[in-house]
Amino acid sequence: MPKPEKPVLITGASGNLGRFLTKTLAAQGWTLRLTDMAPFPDELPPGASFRRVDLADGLEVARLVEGCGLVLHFGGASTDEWAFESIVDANLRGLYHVYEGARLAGARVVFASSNHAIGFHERTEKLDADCSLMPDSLYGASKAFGEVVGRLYWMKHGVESVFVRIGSCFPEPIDERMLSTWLSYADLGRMMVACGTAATVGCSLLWGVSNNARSFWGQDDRVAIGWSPQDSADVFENKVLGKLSDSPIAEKYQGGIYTARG
Ligand code: 15L
Repeated sequence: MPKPEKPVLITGASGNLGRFLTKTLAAQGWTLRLTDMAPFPDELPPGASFRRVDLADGLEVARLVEGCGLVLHFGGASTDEWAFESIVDANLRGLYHVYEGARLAGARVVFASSNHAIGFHERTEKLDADCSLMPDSLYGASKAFGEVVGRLYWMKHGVESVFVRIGSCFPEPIDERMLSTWLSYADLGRMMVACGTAATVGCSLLWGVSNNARSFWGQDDRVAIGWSPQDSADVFENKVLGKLSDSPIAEKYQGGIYTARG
């Protein structure tokens, strides 16, 4: 298995996706630096270290990125339920600090963006990666900000990025919408390996979605990066068909015209 030569920083390491990636990538021999505001809840795997850092602290973030060749940026506010001020600190300030750190270290960034950056596109034809940013929430707007800043750092400073517009990354689909939006953990893990080991990625975009027949999303940069999903939500159809999301404002979107959920 190919692996990055330099250490890899994972922000948001204590979250569900961060914990999964830590386990998976450490098992492949990656040298990991982990960080989160919350303590790391698992035993540290061999080759990994953890530091509790607030992404709003630019100096600390720069120290973390120093010497790394890759940042898997999964840290920050992860839903629209976060207060605006926390979104600003984690997703605007924090994002800027990660890119500044990457610029200084010469590191590549994989940014965990979200389908909510484009959630107010209508469900008509499948959306391609170059569709306009159309956030459905302040959280989605903060992810759009991240993609725009990432592009700036590519054009101005040559910092490579992959923006991953993650659909719904859960152990399995839990409602009908996820038959469209689900990304399996295993596909996410394989995606990070591809993003971390591709010779070049430039400034690319991937839809973070498994091979679902009902996916809302189409063309992206997967061929150039060398990733394609191997799992599919289709096998869960009987389990979740007709099951509505329990999101409090989901009714607005549920059978409706937008790809968003609340
Ligand atoms: C996201 O961006 C969130 O981080 C996640 O909690 C889910 O809500 C997901 O989108 C989704 O749209 O299902």
